[in-house]
Amino acid sequence: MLQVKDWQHVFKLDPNKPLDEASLMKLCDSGTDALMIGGTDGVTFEKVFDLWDRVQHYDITCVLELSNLEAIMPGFDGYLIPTVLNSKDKQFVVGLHHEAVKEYGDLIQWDDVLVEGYCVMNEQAKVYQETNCQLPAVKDVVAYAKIAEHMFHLPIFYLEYSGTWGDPKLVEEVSRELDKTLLFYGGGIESEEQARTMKQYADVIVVGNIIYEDIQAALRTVKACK
Ligand code: 1GP
Repeated sequence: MLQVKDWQHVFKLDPNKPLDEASLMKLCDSGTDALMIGGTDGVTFEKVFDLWDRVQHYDITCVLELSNLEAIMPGFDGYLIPTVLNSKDKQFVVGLHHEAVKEYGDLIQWDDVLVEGYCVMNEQAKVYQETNCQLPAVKDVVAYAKIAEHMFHLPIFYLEYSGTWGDPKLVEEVSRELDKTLLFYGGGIESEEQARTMKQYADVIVVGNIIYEDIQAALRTVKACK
């Protein structure tokens, strides 16, 4: 059964970006709680398989965050399924999910699957544009968090600033709304200090881009969560 409640920190690896073996080894040995494999574009079955295969040499939890039907593959320790709460397009809220379950429903190990209620906050991010989002005001974000916790009982609410640094005050406000639902924060974390700032409020911080820009800086973000 996929357990995320003890996670503090995860690295998100983009199958569409090259990562040398030495860097992958450092990430796996860093003390992070898991590797999350996921991205917005260019995510193909071959690229996901290649990364999964390389990670098998290391002792680390590795989960797949699904962004399209093409990249679904068995073998991961768990599967995170985003539902984009501030998307204007039903496709990204429940549509792709419906297609996937129609096709693969009998094969899914439901204990390994967790749904993430995404709230995407960066208008410039690919994920914002691809999933046709609407920028929520603070009160909207708080309402989405309440929906995630009290109406849909989602295990995860993911405040996604992908590519840019978010607003710690908003993360704090959202954290006050959530009790059972875990708060994931991702976006623009490039230093230990930034990781520590968001970790005060978020249960789990997600570190992505900096892996590909400065591996040492990426590794230092783990320290802030331990
Ligand atoms: C992206 O939330 C993650 O989906 C992490 O964001 O790439 O900006 O670190 P960054």
